[in-house]
Amino acid sequence: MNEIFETAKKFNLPSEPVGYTECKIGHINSTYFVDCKNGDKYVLQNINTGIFKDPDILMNNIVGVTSHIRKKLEAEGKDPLRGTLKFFCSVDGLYYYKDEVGRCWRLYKYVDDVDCYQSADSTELLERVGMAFGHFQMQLADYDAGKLRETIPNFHNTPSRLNDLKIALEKDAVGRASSIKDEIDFVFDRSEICSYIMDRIADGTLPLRVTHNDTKLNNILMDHKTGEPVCIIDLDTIMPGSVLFDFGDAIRFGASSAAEDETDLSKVYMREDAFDAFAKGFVSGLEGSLSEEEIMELPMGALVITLENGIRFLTDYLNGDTYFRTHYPQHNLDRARNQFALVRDMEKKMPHMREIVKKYL
Ligand code: GN1
Ligand code: MG
Repeated sequence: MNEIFETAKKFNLPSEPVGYTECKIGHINSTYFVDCKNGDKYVLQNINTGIFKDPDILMNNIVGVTSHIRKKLEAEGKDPLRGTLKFFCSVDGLYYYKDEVGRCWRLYKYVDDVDCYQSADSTELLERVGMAFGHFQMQLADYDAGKLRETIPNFHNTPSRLNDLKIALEKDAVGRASSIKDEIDFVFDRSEICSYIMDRIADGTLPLRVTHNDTKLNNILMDHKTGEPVCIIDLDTIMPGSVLFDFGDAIRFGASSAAEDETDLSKVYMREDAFDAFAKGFVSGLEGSLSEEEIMELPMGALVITLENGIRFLTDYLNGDTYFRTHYPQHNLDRARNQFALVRDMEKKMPHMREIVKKYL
């Protein structure tokens, strides 16, 4: 019997699994869509425990947060099975199942009639996405952050990411360092910028909130018919953080003119119309809870998080591609170059980005 079916059965499903497809999106976990005899659909995920080392901490965070959101949806008369993910317990009574070879799996109900976008041409759509990510933070504003444990320590600590790059460079595990001198110079010329957000968290300018921390456009499901945001997914990195993390990561992906691994860098730039639309939606989704400083720092959030992602891709390239899923040998290097092209463009556009967010004070 197929291992996907066997594993799905460990979650006490009401009906027999009869088919599945693999989802190719996402750089970390392996994801399968499982069809059951009675027509029900589920998402089965193999958790990457090389990255999320403690599945108990991970699933406690996620189940806590989704239960909190579910209660709010019920109170608002909304469908709790569409507005947030519903996880199932395994035969072990846990929200994950550990198989004979030690791999950890989890299962949640598939959300029907939705699309997941890899890019967005429409500014209306980006405004709605911005609003949904802002609203998500509002839904969690009264969640006790003390209940959340760090799933990946220092996830958006950019100086620590820079330090990881230095270590990888010294090790040069697979002999790639000599071929990436320009990229390394690019990063070290910007080492001061790396501490921009952390410094402002430390001095109290930027408060800690409960943030998603991985706000890629493809981490939100949109209603197939209406195009309205339905559900925010990929909840593995929910941790206390700055609003700049979520804003920044959403811009680096959703406001880019090209895919994250586009190699023709003349096609890679930050779309100012997309930046404006997302910022408008995001600030309004946060319902007046952002301070003036936070709003005015949003553009730097985009720049720092884009630089940070480039640093992470470059570090992984030096380490021999052990973290992000890659599809060819230079993939991480191409992604890093792409992110650095975006950073360059954002540096040029920074005064205009500040003008834009000022409108939403
Ligand atoms: C990973 O799994 P996915 O593709 O949603 C990564 C993010 C990166 C992103 C880059 C846990 O997200 O931090 O920004 O790739 N997630 C983790 O595309 O490291
Ligand atoms: Mg994802």
